Amino acid sequence: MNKENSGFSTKLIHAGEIQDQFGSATVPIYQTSTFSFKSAEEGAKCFAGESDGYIYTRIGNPTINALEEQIAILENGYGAIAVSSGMAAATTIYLSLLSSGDHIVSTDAIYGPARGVMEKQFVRFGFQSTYINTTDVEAIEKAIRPNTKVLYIETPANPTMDITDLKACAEIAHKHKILLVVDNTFCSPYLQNPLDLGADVVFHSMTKFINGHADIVAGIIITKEKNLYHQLRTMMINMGCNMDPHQAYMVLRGLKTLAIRIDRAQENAMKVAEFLEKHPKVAWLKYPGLKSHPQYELGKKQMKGDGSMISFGLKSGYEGAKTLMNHVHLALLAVSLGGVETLIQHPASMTHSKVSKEDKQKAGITDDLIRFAVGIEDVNDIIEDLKQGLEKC
Ligand code: LCS
Repeated sequence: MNKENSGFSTKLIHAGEIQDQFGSATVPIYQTSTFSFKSAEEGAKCFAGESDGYIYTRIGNPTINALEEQIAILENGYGAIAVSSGMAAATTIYLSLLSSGDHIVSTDAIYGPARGVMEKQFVRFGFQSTYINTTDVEAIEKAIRPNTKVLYIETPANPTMDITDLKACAEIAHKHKILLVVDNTFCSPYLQNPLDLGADVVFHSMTKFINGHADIVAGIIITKEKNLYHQLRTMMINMGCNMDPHQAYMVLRGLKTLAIRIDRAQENAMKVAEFLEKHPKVAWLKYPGLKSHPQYELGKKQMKGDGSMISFGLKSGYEGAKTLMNHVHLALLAVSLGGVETLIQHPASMTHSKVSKEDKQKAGITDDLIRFAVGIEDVNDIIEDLKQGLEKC
C-alpha cells in the first residue's frame, strides 16, 4: 500500500511512522537533548549539512520529525516545523517573514495575543500592521501598501466565526507578490487545507484539535515550498522555540483520532447550534453549518465540514452571558478549544481582553459574545446543561 496516497484517516494512523529495530507500533520517544556521532568526520559532515544525521534536539529529533512529516503530509506541504506553542508558530512566522519597515495586512478578529504581539511589541522593531475585516475582499486590496509583505488570515476567525475566502486571498497576495499565511487552527487539516487553495504558509495551534485532549500546548508551521521551509526552520532553531520529544509523542498520540473526534464534535455542534438558534433567550448565533451564517456558502466551498465552534449572544447581553457561564455544570468555564470536552468562555473579558475596546468593537468581538467549543460528550447532556443554564438568564 502506498501510504502517501491513502485516505486521510489512514494517514492519521500511518503517515510519518518510524520503523525501529523492535517493530514498535508507535513512534518511540527519543528523550535526549543530544546525539553522539560515530566519528569526528561524521560529526563534521552533519554540521556541514552533508549528512542528515541528528545533532541536537533543538535542531531536530526523530520523535519530533515523525510528527512534522505526518502533518506536512496531512496539509499537502513541502515540510513542517514543530514549535512549542501556537504563539511560537505565529511569532516565528512574523520574525521570519518581516523586516523593519515591512507591513502586514491581517484579519482583525484573530486570536487576541497574535494581534497584540504585533501591535504592542513588534511595533518596536518597526513592523507595521493593518487589521481589517477580511471577509471583505475589496478591503484587503485597499489595505495593501508598497511595503506589505504578508497577508495573514484566520478563518474561521476566533471568536467571530467569520469566514474569509482563501482562494480570493491567494489571488490578491500573489498579484501583489506577497505571502499568504493562514492560521488553520479552527479547522485542522481534516476540515481545511489552505495550501491547496493557494496559501504559502499554514500554521496550527496544535493545543487544539490536532492534539485534542487538553493536555499539551504545541504549534506547527507548514510551508508549500522548500526555501520558505528552511527560512522558517532556521528562525525556529535560533529562537529555540522547538518542541520537546515527549510533547511530540503526546501530539502524535492525539492526532490518530483527529477525524473521529471532529466527526463527533461537529455532529454535536450542529445539534447544539440548532437548539440555541431556536431558543427564545438567544439574540444571535454564528455557526458555519447553519444557513444563517453570513458566509455559509463560502464555508461549504472551502471547508470539508462545519467544525465545532459556535459564537452566540443572549438578549440579556453581557449580564446574561455571565449568568450562563456561572450556571453551566457540564461545560467547563475555560479558554482553549478543540479538545474532547465542551468549553465555554467570554472572549471580550478573557481571550481577547487585551485588544482595545475600540478594536474589539470594530472586529465584532462584542461584549455579549459567548464562545462555545463543543466536545464529544453525549449531545443531549450538553443541550440539557445549556437549557438549565439559560433558564437562569
Ligand atoms: N491561533 C488560534 C486560532 C488560537 O485559537 C490560539 C490559541 C493560538 C493561535 C495560539 O496557540 P497556543 O499558543 O495557545 O497554542 N487560542 C486560545 C483560545 O482561544 N483560548 O485559549 C487559547
